[in-house]
Amino acid sequence: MIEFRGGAPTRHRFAIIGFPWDFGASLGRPGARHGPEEIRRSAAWNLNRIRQDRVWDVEGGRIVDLSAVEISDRGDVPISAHDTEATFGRVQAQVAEALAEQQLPIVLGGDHSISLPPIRALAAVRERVGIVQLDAHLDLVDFDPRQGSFSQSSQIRRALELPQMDARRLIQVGLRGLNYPEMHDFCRAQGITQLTAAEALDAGAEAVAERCLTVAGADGAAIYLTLDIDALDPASAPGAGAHEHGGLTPRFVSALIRRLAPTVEAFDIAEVNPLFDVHGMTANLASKLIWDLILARV
Ligand SMILES: [Mn+2]
Repeated sequence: MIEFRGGAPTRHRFAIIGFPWDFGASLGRPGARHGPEEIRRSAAWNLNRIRQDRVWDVEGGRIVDLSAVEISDRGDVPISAHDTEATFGRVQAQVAEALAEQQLPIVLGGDHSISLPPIRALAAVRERVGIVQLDAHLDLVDFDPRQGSFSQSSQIRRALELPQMDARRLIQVGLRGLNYPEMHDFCRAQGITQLTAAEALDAGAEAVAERCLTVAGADGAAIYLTLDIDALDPASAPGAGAHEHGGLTPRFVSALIRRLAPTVEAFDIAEVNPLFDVHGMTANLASKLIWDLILARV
């Protein structure tokens, strides 16, 4: 649907992988399973602005030649609702295949638990990984009797356990709201870098991007970028699994993604929830940010 082929050299290859999974939305709102469909619909609209393989990237201030770009939509990964590990395994295999074909995986969630298999896939082929997490929340729960260990609140905690990962290469941007006091101590002890939404907005996208590249990319690590749409303020992203006010702006996240895009090796966007969206504006925002990522790499 958003497929576009121009006969591309490797650097400009992208794989869209839908992961319509919201069984990890144990405390947030279910409905993110409809995210991939709506994000694709919104992203495809922009294809009509392409003329003879060229498009005007208005914010980037240039005409981009897309003849060297290949976007391959691998469709949605089949879900086995009763079997998290089997489903996650399929996603990991899809992402591994994309990486092997030198495509940048763009995984469309799904609740935020969807990040774990693509992070595993990247870790499997790289000696070290680092994570840039744009999120209102920490997602560092080890175990919760209601949520278990693989929910939308635990995927980053599970990722920290990978031998290729080190908590000192995790940077979380956009944090806010209230959280468990023991989490405060855990984050400090682990050496996780954290920027609240207010700190990030005050510092500006350029400075935050530098920080992300330094922290997540330390020791030559491959950078995984995950965007929980609730990193953005609910005024801009009402179709989200949970709302925390005082969030990042579309302009800030767009600038940050454009700055990080050339360096990241895999990307996901999670928690877009069409059941709570307003006139598709959150899916539209997600598709805009995906185009930002693509255009900034070309
Ligand atoms: Mn999250």
